[in-house]
Amino acid sequence: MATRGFVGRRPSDEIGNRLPPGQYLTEDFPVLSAGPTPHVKIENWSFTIKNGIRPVAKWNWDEFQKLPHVKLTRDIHCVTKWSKFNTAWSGVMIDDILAEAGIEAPTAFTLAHSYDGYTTNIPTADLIGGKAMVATHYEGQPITPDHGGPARLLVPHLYFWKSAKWITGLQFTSRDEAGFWELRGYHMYGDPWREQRFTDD
Ligand SMILES: Nc1nc2c(c(=O)[nH]1)N[C@H]1C(S)=C(S)[C@@H](COP(=O)(O)O)O[C@H]1N2
Ligand SMILES: [Mo]
Repeated sequence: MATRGFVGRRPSDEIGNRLPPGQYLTEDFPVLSAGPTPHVKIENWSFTIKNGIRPVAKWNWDEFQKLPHVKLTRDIHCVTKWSKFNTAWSGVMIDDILAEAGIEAPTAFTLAHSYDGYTTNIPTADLIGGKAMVATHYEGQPITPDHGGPARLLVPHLYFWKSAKWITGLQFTSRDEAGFWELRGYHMYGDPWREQRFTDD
């Protein structure tokens, strides 16, 4: 009896399984910023963790580079409907930042703050447990200013607006406080697989 032999999964199925609803695949890397690109020099860069209004840990660039750096390769999904597979980053996991600060996440919500005044809210649970990092490198090179260098947040399982570019700190908040896009009609959580694009999705 003739057999068809092993038939692998069709590439289109593979793409379909990795592409959230309503998204299309892109090979290039679009730049999306609400305003002009801030040019942050590493000698002026710092990263601060706050619990409410109280600073609890702070690193300058050299100190931050001494934290353990790891690689993370993930698919990313922008709410403007492009997705990009296998983006390769390296940086410091939020878990390691908190461990280095000697703290456990004190509240259930976090607000990321950036040098351009941008903010975005993320449940703390979505930043820890190996899910998110402060990335300093993309494809082995320092992240370019337009993509958020010197350092950006990477929370790849949520829409990409949650991955704050030009990050300067994380603030733990007792309530889920809306950030820049969340105040302007975008979803408080932003799960691409549930198509949580806008406030009431
Ligand atoms: N600080 C800051 N972070 C930001 C933004 C911004 O305007 N300012 N735009 C967000 C949006 S809407 C998206 S889709 C991604 C785009 O990242 P990219 O320009 O590297 O593609 O960054 C997010 N992070
Ligand atoms: Mo976006």
